[in-house]
Amino acid sequence: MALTTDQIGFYQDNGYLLLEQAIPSSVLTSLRKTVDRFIDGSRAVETSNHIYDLGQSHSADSPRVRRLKDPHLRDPLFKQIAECNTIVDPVCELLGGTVRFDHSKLNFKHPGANAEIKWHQDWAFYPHTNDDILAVGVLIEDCTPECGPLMVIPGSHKGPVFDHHHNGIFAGGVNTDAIGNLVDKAVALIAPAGSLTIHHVRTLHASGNSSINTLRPLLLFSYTAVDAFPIFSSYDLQEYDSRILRGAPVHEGRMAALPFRIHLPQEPGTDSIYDNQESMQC
Ligand SMILES: O=C(O)CCC(=O)C(=O)O
Repeated sequence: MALTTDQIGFYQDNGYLLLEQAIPSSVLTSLRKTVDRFIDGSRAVETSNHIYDLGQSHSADSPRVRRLKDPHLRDPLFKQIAECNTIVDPVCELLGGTVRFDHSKLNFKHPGANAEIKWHQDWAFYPHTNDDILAVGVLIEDCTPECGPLMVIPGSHKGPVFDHHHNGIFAGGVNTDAIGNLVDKAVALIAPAGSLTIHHVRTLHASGNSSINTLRPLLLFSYTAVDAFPIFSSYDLQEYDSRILRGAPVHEGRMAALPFRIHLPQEPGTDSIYDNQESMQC
């Protein structure tokens, strides 16, 4: 899917883009079946583990999965979608011609369960040598204003990198006082099932809880330009380069003069954005 000049300009100016109904309904049907299987599988799990991030009220009778971790490692369908041209072609255009798959997650908003995600910039979690990095969200179901849609603040990808620490520990969220009236500009990404949301790694974004009786599954894939190298991370180079979807491996990073903060120290043993953000008073 080639993007228009207007779409590319919109993304560059606003730090987000919505591509409506890009994923065919046959794929959505398979995705829903796969999602149901994982929700069902969570009934046998009591506490969060390397596969599931579970809400406090989770039980076998009433599953409250906040996140399926690394879905591309859990089922080939998720990996296939992460690598499909429908997604990788526009990503390639927005990242300047090369693409490396970075990571994935599948977030849910169950009715009546707390799965709020506070304002944050992905850049705070994984700063790189340059910010040609973005995340694509696949709307598996229709996304309405009531279901806790992803919200973005247009233009925030060109602004400051906010402090995501609370009491000296990385909490993965920004205190709302720090972003002030920027929140008034927030846009909710409302669209039918099969649509794709795209947000720049420095775009401020958040989502509230669902107030309706449906599950809100949002499948998120993150991609980087091949010459954007992580700061403060260590990788197996062969595995790292095996995730290149467009372009060839390079061993020389492209460094841009950008502000970044280190995502340390972290509370030992907590990898849940939901739990970490609970430590914040905002
Ligand atoms: O699930 C959502 O609505 C927000 C996802 C998000 O921003 C994240 O997981 O970092």
